[in-house]
Parts: sequence; C-alpha cells; structure tokens
Amino acid sequence: MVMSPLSWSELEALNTFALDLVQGPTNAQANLRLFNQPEETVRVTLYRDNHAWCPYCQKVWLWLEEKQIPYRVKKVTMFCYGDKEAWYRRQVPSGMLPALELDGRLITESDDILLALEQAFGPLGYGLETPQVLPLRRLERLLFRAWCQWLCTPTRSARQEQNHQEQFLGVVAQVEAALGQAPGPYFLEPFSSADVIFTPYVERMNASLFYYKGYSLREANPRLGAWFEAMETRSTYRGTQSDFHTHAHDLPPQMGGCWANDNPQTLDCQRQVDQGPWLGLPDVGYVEPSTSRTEALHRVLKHRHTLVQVNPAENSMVEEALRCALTHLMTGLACSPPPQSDLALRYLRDRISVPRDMSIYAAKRLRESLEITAALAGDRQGPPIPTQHRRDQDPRPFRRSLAT
Ligand SMILES: N[C@@H](CCC(=O)N[C@@H](CS)C(=O)NCC(=O)O)C(=O)O
Repeated sequence: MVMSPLSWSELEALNTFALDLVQGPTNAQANLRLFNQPEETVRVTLYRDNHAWCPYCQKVWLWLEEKQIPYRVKKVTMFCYGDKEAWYRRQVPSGMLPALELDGRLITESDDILLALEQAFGPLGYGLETPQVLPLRRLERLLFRAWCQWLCTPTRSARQEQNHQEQFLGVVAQVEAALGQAPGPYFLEPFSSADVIFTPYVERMNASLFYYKGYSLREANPRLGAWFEAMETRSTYRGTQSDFHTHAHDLPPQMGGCWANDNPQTLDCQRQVDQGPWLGLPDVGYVEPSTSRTEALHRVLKHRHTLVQVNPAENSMVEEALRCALTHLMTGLACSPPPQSDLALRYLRDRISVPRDMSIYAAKRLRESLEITAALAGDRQGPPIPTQHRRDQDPRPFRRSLAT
C-alpha cells in the first residue's frame, strides 16, 4: 500500500521518545551529567568534539560515565568540520581535544587527563600505571600502529598490502592471547581502564577494515568478538558507540586518507555500508531497542528546519520528501516522494552521524526509510562525501537554530 505523507503535526503527535539527558543513560547530546548528584558538586568540565567522534575524547568520556563522575560538557568543532571556536583557542591555543577542567585546573592530553582523574576520584578497576594495565597500553599502541600502516599507507603492490595485513593480524593474535588470559570477556577482571583504552581505536578498526579492506575484525576473532559483545552490555559504551558509516567517512580526513584494497569482498562491504541494508552489519550485536524509530523521529523533528535549509535541494521539495521518509519510518508503508527528490533524501542519508545525532539502531532505521523512499523517486546517489575535510557537516547552522 502506498500512502500520502503524514503532516508535520501528525508526525509531532507520534513524537513520544523522551530521554533524560542529564540523569539518564549515556548520550552524546548532554551538556551536563549529574548521576543523581546536586549540580553544585560538579568539579569537572570535559571539552570534547561537537561530533562525538574524536577517539581521545571518547576515552575520557567513557571513563567519566563508568565512574559516574558529575561533569559538564563543552563542545568544540574539530578543524575538519568547521572553524574552531575562538574562546577555545584562547584556552587551548593548539585547539586540540580533549581538554578537561578539574577544580579549575585545565589539563590536556587524554592520558594525563585520565591520570589526573584517577588521582582525584580513584582508578577504574585497575589504574593506568599498574603492572596489569601498562603492558596492555603498550599492546594497544602496537595494534594502533599496525592498523595505521595497513589502512593509511597508499598501496604500492599486492605484496606490500599483504605484508601490512599480516603485520596487523600478528598483533591481533597478541590481543586475542591477552584476552584469553583473562577469566572473563574483558582485558582484566573486573572491567577496567584497560578496556577503556582499547575501546576507541578497536571500534574504528572494526569499521574501517570492514569498509576499506573487506575484513571483519569482530567476526574473525572470537575473543575480540566476545569483548565487543560484553562492551555492548554496558549502557555507557552504547551511548558513545558509533557505527560503520560514520567511521568509514569521518576517518579519511583525520588519518590523511584511508586506502581500499581491490578485494571484491571490499566492494560488497562498501556497498552495504553506503547503501544498505544497514541492519545486519557487524557494527553492533545487541538486540534493537523498541525505541529506535521514535528516537530517529524525535531527532529529525528537533532539527527539521535546519535539515531542510542545509540540504542542497529546494526547500519545499526537501520538506515533502522528508515527511514521506518519516511516514515510512513510523508506519512501515511506502510513501512516494516528489519527483527528483532522490538526491535530497540520499544527501541526508549520507550525513547521519552516530552517536552525535542518534544511537546506532535509530540511525539504521532512518537511513533505511530515507533509502526506501529515495528509491521511489530514482536511483541517483547524492554528491560524494568529501574525503579531505567534512565541512559538509559544519555544526554552526544547527547551533544557531537551537539558540533562537
Ligand atoms: N595526544 C592527544 C591527541 C589528541 C588528538 O589528536 N586530538 C585530535 C582529534 S582526534 C584533535 O583535537 N585535533 C584537532 C582538531 O581536529 O580540531 C591526546 O591523547 O589527547
């Protein structure tokens, strides 16, 4: 059955999603986190990137959430998305993130930040400088370097590609062995700062190697697979978790380029990440929450005027096409968008950022509805996503609209 699009007020009537940003589960939208403590007790301000993408910020963010330390969040633009805020440059002239203010003292460098937090609030499981965690931190850096070598070195020959892959897999075997020594799924028992240290880059490795190398880290390695599964039982991790699409397209400008191999499997992986189906990708393993669709609707409604304005297509066409996609999202029924609106819908499909905009399943559902609706209008793909920068994601118009 094909139906006509719901009006904005009919869609508003379906907007039932509610999340307590301050006291509820970990989320990327909060500017204050209290964990049921009074606001006057807040000693910490975390300066992190507006896009909730920076891996070093994720490390500190996850640590604060795990320890339930009340904190404020100040969001700053990373260079590749737009202009750095002048107020931040005055505090941190390099503009680097993260930074953290603890009792009025400004600290930069994520490891120094974690050490200062450990001093103030005690370690998370095991401290960063304990004999248990130190060798794991060294192993994480080894893994990081092998990953960069494989992903970010332009491919000169099949042999070089294979060498880099083998070197990476050699370090992965060491990670598997380290996980095998622990009694549970985490690097140490109990969950600790060691897991927090591994989280950001292992998540980015899982995404980027799938997309650029056709290699599924999480599925190919049973202990890492079990570690991911255990991480996803934690609402703290779920709140900071990103997806394959976001990482695959946010990494190139940060890393100075990511290089795909010519394995036919890689093309299949890229097609699935870019064009769906998004459900079933190995970027998430937990069961989809019943709120994924209402969450996606809620987030689009919050920003709908800006989403229409920043879309390159004509406003009234985008408005109607978006209502059609949201109608599909909420009813499961196909809803024909205006002719030629395929580009407009795919433009938005390609710019949903997780967890900045919404959680992983909400994004999958929204991408799915945008794609199904776009396919009714045509098969043109949107403009290519830039690889040198992501200024197409400049946060300023969204900030301005919230300020008014
Ligand atoms: N060693 C630093 C590295 C931090 C870092 O590289 N941050 C990047 C983002 S991932 C950054 O702020 N770059 C400046 C920018 O992109 O605006 C740390 O551990 O905190």
